Amino acid sequence: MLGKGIIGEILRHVTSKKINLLIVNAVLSPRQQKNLEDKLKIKVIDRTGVIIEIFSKRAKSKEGKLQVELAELIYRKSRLVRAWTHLERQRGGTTFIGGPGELQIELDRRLIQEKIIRIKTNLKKVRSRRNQQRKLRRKSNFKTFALVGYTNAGKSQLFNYLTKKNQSSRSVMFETLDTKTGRVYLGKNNYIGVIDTVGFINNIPTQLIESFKATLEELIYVLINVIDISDIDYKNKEKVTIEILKMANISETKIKDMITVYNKVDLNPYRSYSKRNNFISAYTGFGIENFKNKLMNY
Ligand SMILES: Nc1nc2c(ncn2[C@@H]2O[C@H](COP(=O)(O)OP(=O)(O)OP(=O)(O)O)[C@@H](O)[C@H]2O)c(=O)[nH]1
Ligand SMILES: [Mg+2]
Repeated sequence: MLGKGIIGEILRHVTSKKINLLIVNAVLSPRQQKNLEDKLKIKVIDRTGVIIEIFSKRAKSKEGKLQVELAELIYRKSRLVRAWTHLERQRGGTTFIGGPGELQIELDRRLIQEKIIRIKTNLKKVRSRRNQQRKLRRKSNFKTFALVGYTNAGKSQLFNYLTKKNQSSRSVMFETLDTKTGRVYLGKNNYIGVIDTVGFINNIPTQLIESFKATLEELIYVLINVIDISDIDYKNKEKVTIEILKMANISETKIKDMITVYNKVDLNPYRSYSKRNNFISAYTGFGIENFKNKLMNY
């Protein structure tokens, strides 16, 4: 992936500035990661590693923690060999097959595999409980919408504005990991339900999609794609969201029927936006009454 010249250049920086960690903004295979570590003699982390790290910092609920732990274990399982060869080299060991090294790897791999199975069983329980809740919700007879979109688009802020709830909304990546449900009063005795969900990101690690199944199953409702229109890269992010929904097995028709809202219009004060075209601000409330009316008639 990286040419000799580039690696030489990185190595020069690493040596002259005494750098001890390289973060690569790409997904590295375990082999690529190992080769880089061998060449540079420092720790290397890839994009997947960083994202999982952020997720584990944000996870608060038991379910969130389980999901992140699962992603982490799946990630680590594929990289066990590397961890061991490092150890081997430090001890000046040789590479004979069946030595203590092999045994250690086998052991670690088995422990990890057992843990993965345990977590998956726990998550299955979560999923069936969620299923029950969804059934109850369906009985309650009001339409529910799920907010989806790129991380930091303003889903939680919009959720709070609509439901008057207090879901944490901060300008950091992946603030929300757990879904939350709320009720919105639309006037004239009409209610709808909304769900706040985990945000997406470009090149999302497949382990995360796999691990967040319980969360992504909430996407059976009508989807509302929240887009940060003040972001110059918003078109790309809109595409990424659609890609990830496809990866999460959301049907084409559902994606086609998705409602799109353009949020944060207050950050572009010199442009005029039409409320009719789902331009909103979850911060000032601009366009939200119009939007609610649309949902009522959906
Ligand atoms: N100016 C302005 N800021 C907003 C608006 N909506 C959200 N924000 C801010 O944008 C940041 C991200 O908002 P969140 O609601 O946490 O975004 P999110 O989509 O839930 O992000 P994740 O949970 O990471 O997926 C926060 O600092 C919000 O206060 C808006 O309409 N205008
Ligand atoms: Mg959020």
